Amino acid sequence: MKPFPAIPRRAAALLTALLCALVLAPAAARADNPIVQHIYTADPAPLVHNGRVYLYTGHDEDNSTWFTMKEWRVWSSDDMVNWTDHGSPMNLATFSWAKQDAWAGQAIERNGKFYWYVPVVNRATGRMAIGVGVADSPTGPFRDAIGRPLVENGEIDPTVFIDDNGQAYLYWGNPNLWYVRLNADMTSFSGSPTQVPLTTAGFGSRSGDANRPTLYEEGPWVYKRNGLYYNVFAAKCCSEFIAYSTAPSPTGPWTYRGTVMPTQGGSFTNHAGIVDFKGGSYFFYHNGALPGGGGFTRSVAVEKFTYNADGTIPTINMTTGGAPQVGTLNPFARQEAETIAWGSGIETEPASEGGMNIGWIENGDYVKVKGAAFGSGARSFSARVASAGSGGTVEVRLDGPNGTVVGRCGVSGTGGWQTWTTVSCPISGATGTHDLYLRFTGGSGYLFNVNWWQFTA
Ligand code: FUB
Repeated sequence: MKPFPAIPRRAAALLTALLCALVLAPAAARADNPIVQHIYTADPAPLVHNGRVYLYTGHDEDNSTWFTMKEWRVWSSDDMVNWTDHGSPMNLATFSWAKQDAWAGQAIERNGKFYWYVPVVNRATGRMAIGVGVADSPTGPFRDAIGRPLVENGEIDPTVFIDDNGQAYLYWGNPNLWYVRLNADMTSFSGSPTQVPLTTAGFGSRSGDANRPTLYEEGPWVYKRNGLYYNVFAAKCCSEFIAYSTAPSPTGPWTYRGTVMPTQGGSFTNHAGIVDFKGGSYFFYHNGALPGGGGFTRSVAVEKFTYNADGTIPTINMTTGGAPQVGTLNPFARQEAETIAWGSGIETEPASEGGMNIGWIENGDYVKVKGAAFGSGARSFSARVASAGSGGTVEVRLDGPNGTVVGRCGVSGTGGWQTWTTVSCPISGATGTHDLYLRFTGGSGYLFNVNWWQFTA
């Protein structure tokens, strides 16, 4: 079964042309935003765990004309530019009571378990409720932790936070803002949901909507830094911008602090997630940047930023360049083919050998992996491939899809799209650190799938 999402495929052709133009103009900025190019993603929620950043997102269906969302997706990176696709470890079917709307959530780790709070429509009531998935790994698989909604009041967009004293809080809401104290099990709570007073001092002033006098709209993201509590949220509607408030305690009182990200980017919603990672601070958001993109076909992106000395957040603008790479990628370690800085024309799917593979590869498609450190040189390249067709060639290129060819690996048919074999070829001229492009060539139709690749020194 090979779904063929029309817009991303057309988008890929446009992006190929765009990237070629960028590559031919060396002074042009790199394009690493949005983070994912092969599907539409929304509502980013980053989580740092064991030296990697895990990114939990929604998935806007192709050609959506509403927030048509059936599953959540997980991505991870150890350098903020090369992102591994972990597929969809949680979807509407995870929650037997859920009807629709796999909307914005957040995951958190506690005592070795990962809890993912998400809003979905409760089939029994027709109202938005918050469910909680649990897993033993940040990439799942997640199961319904309690078999019913954790909390239900028709409102959305949970964010979760554990204070230094171990007390966990769940906040959520649109049009109101609520919180509840979670118990240490993270799947039950004490007391009743409490409504945060939406005062203009706390959340700014909105004009023109008597029902919503403050800027608070939805998508809260609550965290603590240097003893100060931050609530970063989607403000005003529509289009939204990202604003924030701070407080001396997790329950307020909140003071409005202004804009983080102005209205930009071709999506009438935006949704923020902030983490610190390897000494830097990162702001995740979404926009409509991919071809075919818009309010219901969004894409997640990231910017690096620095807090002002007084703890305030600077204004952050959307860029196509994205965050700088943290370190380099080791091409001599086995790398998943679905670890990608920029993909053109490819799709991903679960691989029979575990993890994901890239597929739906046609002549001229490619993946870019940023900042591969070859050091004093690579001698050979191996790739795990499968093809129910007649195969093709993996062109190993440096610094652009039409850059220097340092090797070519032939791929023959293997008799199935999940019938895997390893092909190898000599490499010459790959020294130092380069952006690595695996460009796929061959005849018509789908050529082959790739599960992983690795160079030898
Ligand atoms: O993705 C569906 C909804 O759009 C989210 O729950 C909101 O935060 C907005 O981004």
